[in-house]
Amino acid sequence: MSDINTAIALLINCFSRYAGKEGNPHTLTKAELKDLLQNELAELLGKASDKSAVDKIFKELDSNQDNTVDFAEFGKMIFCLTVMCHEFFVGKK
Ligand SMILES: [Ca+2]
Repeated sequence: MSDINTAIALLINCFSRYAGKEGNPHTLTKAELKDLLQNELAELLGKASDKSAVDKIFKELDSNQDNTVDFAEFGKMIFCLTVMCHEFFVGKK
């Protein structure tokens, strides 16, 4: 598999693993998002796991305001983080 195929498969897998913990297995609740941020993104986001930070991130990600984060909404965050990392690695910022 190509690198990008692998990355996409890993993202889908990771999302499903957390989304499947409670409620709808295809969307993240706030608690599931918190777990995901803490376990998978702590290096990138630092202390994004305290309650007010999680509340803020959840609200920003839930663009259709249905009180869950679906894969498309999650994907937007991953895309933003990828752009941030790219800027960091190519030394633009
Ligand atoms: Ca949503």
